Amino acid sequence: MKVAVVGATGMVGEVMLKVLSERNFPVTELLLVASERSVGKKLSYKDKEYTIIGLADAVAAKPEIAIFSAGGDTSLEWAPKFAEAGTTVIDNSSAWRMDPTKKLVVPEINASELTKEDKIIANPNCSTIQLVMALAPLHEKYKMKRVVISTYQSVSGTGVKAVRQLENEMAGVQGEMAYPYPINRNALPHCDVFLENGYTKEEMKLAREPQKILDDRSFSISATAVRIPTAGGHSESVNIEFNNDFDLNDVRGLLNETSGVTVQDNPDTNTYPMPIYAHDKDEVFVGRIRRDESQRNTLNMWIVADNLRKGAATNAVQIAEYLVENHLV
Ligand code: A2P
Ligand code: 11C
Repeated sequence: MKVAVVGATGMVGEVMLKVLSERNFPVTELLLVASERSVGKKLSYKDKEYTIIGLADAVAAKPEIAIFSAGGDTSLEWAPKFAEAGTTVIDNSSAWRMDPTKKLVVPEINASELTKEDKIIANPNCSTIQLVMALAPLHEKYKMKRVVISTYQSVSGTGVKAVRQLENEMAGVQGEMAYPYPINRNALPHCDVFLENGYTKEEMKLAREPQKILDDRSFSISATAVRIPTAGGHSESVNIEFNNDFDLNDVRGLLNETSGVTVQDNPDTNTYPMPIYAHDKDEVFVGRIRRDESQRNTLNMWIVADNLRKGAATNAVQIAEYLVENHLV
């Protein structure tokens, strides 16, 4: 496969290259693409050096697959140009996710929707991916009615500038601010921009994207997204009301059997998911599984995943693997 990585110099781009290499994705030719600022610079992949090229040159090279993580504006402008040239684009930005003509894919759940005609495929938001990975098997069996979620999101979700802000604050150094307030020793109930309805864009992604991925609008989701001073790994406290009752051991069993999900749940040994354990892993970790004693048919749980891996790069590479394995590119 001739593969382009658009946004190769970025935080997700770096992990994208690591994941492509680790999973031995069948790359025959690699195009590393970034903004004009980076053209001509060098990056290495599997011990070989590559020169960064610009978007126009990458389109002209007609790669079979282009994995984008260069922001929504770049995707809006350039993904259609790649698609017109015959390239299948897997886009990690929010640009195309809710476009009814584009598929929003978590491979373990809905890759079977993909066809050769899908030239721009959307990768969901990081906090959505880990949520829906744990909800999907439970929804299938017990049917969700309503989900209430609060997130605890790491600064790596915002990008390099935010990681630097946290590092500077921890070191007591003055520097550029990615957030309107200090993040060290703080919690900001503010991820992405505020919308007219008083929610943030991140909260509305959590409310809408799972319905599209599960192809079901019969349940609703209410979200509060919070930024905390962790370097990597998003955590989520999730309360799910089902239409049907459940058995807690069956819930644990179902989650354990789900490919890509690992249950870490034993109060006797203080076993529960945490960002430091999820770091650099591809699985979604679920724990603190317990009945909500205030309401019937309702479950509480805690979900953690590496937002740059399963939340971004790994999910995108898994989509690419599915396309190759099923001869869709
Ligand atoms: P560059 O490094 O040249 O700015 P992050 O989300 O970590 O900030 O990374 C964003 C990625 O998207 C980087 O690789 C960045 O390249 C790339 N990028 C940003 N704007 C553009 C653009 N207009 N065209 C191409 N790549 C872009
Ligand atoms: C965050 N979820 O942690 C965001 C990062 O829509 O792809 C990814 C934003 C997106 O802030």
